[in-house]
Amino acid sequence: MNINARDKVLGDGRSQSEDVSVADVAAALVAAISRLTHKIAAPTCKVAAGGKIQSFANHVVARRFRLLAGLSCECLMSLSPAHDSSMANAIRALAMDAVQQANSGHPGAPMGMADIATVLWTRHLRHNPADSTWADRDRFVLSNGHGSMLLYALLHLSGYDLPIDELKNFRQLHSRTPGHPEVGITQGVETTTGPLGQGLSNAVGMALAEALLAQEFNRPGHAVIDHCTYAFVGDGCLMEGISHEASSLAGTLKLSKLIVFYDDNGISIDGEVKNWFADDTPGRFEGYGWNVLRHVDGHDAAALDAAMVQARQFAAEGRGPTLVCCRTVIGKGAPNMAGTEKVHGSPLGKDEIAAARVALDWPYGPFEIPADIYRDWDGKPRGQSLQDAWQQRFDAYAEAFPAQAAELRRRLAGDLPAGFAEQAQAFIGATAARAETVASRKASQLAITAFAELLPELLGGSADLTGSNYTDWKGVTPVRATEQGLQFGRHINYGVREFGMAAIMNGVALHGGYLPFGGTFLTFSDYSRNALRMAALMKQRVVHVFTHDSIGLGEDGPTHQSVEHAASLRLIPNLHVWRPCDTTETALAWMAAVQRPASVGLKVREGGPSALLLSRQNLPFVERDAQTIAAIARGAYVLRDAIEPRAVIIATGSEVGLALGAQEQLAARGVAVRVVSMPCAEVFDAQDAAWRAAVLPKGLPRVAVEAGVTAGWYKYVGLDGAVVGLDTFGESAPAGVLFKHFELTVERVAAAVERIL
Ligand SMILES: Cc1ncc(C[n+]2csc(CCOP(=O)(O)OP(=O)(O)O)c2C)c(N)n1
Repeated sequence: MNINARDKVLGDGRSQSEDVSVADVAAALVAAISRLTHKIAAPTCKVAAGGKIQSFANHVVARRFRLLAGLSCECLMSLSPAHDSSMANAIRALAMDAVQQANSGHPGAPMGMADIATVLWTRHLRHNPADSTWADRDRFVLSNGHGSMLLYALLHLSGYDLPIDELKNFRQLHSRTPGHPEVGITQGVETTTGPLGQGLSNAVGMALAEALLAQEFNRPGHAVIDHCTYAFVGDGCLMEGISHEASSLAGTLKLSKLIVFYDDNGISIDGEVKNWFADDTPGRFEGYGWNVLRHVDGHDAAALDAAMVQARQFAAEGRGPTLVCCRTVIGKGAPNMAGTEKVHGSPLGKDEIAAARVALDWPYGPFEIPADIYRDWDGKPRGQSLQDAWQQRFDAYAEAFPAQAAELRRRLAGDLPAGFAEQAQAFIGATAARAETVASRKASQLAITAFAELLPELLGGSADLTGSNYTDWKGVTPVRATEQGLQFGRHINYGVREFGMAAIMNGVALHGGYLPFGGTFLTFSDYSRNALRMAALMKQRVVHVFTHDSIGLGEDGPTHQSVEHAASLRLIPNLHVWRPCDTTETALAWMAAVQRPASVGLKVREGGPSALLLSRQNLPFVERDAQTIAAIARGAYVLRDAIEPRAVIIATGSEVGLALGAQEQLAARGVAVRVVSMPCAEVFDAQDAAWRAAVLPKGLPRVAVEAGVTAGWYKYVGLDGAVVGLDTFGESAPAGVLFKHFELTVERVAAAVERIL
């Protein structure tokens, strides 16, 4: 029993050593709760003390009391072990049945983690199944996303809008129960998981966003942002390198409200992990600065509850993130297959399911859940009461700090501030008027500097290349862990962790309240790639600043010179890849990236990430009239036309200068050509047919030029066109030397045009 809590509950000065009966505690609880709240809801709960079970009081109210008083009362309340296990068995049964029905899926992890999930979701997780978008809800991430039936069972049982028919339709076309959880499809799914390790990293991003938002918006006596992020991880997540990147940063930044449960079942697809994963996982996380709760029996509700109380205590005390190491049996309940890889990823089969029903004492048919189990799982009354209490706090906050409350609402909705579009346009106009010749990475910093003032939600960072990526701005402060807690800042030193950075940024975006961007060299986008893909799939507004975008970076040589990266990023659906040619295009690219819609809750439909590919070297400023400046936002536009052009040269980024040079050279030889700048092919492809035909008229031969692989460009130039590019790796030498060496020259572009005429 938590004596402090009891003392406070009793409030009568009795010392902790005094013997207090359960009835005393109950009476004091109810009295205290009554003083604090007049709304007392109905359901009863059982209170355990000294092995005796008594039924009294009201668990909704007790939890509300805990919430209001800031105390941990779980210790006072414990459902009976038999009851806990039937609630967990409901998860096991649904997982077995759904996987069997789909003839596909992963029953092992849901059955093994059912007890952990039951204790967490019914006693600790602060969520409201009736409102999956409640801003201050705890976040829950199933990083071992193959165990999706665990999450679907939890959502269904606790009362989210996920009817049993959806579970019967597990893994079927257009069901709300896809193979792996997908944000935007199923209410209550906070992130799309399946690529192992990334869910954990998303959770780190969510915890980071929570901590920053709390720093930014909470005021003394008004903790309107105050929630935990919980994640489930398996061996697979922890084997993945990204788990190191994200967990190391989480420990360094002391993200205390991050609580992770490790499903230590010793099994992965190939069998017993001890043969390929023999790390000292607890020691590893202690090394990161985490609190580690070792040897927790993942099937003992009381032990789990105690661990969760302890983890939340660490969170409340700001002692850093916590890893709860739970020993579990994969597929627990399947009498012949549990504990083996056989239950990991295939249906148990009719006979084993029948045997499991007997072993679990679960005499119900497939997808049948008895009413009392449904009733006990129902999280709506408790959730509503938690949300109501928060709403009252928020209303008080809004009264005391109306401007901050309005700003917080805007930020959480992902809306841009009123007037942003006009202010951004004014910046673009001023940029054009300044006519500066700088590197596009520098132009990007100019845009960041301007936009950071307009958008307090911009949260920058870099994977240890801040001074090269130019992702900081004058006056920005870094996020730091201090003795007093997280020091607020808008620049994150992600360290040399490109993949971790990208997945953490996804978590920040998913949490809401910030618009994250981060930088590295374009070549290292390969490291971050799957998280970019996930951002695109999840339609999250995240901006990647990829500098040093070609052989133009020079002496660092082929290891650092991107050749295939622009083309390869363009293959990712829903990722906007911008490769601007000067300050004006860079400012426009930034504006377009920021204006992609934010995805909030189930409104994850239109937005998406952007990648800005930026040069190390200076790029000449290009004059344009206002109409041409506006056309940049169309993705491709006529930059310089000619009277009756005989061909079109399409170029991006640093090669636009070559295209303009070739146009001049050809004009001198009597050959009129049009130059099209195509900073973003995806945006151009989405324009109406009239625009596309006006920019690239049918019948005009085309040449494309880009300092990278040529393959993707045939889509625009056709097989009769020509592409001037680079289909080999680069070399180590000064940039100017390399452009000549690889014949990325005005002469070659002009010659290519003449060849196709
Ligand atoms: C990045 C990545 N690699 C591979 C897989 C395929 N995969 C799915 S589950 C799994 C094994 C995971 O083992 P564990 O986390 O122990 O899960 P359990 O067996 O306990 O369900 C693998 C390799 C994946 N989903 N993601």
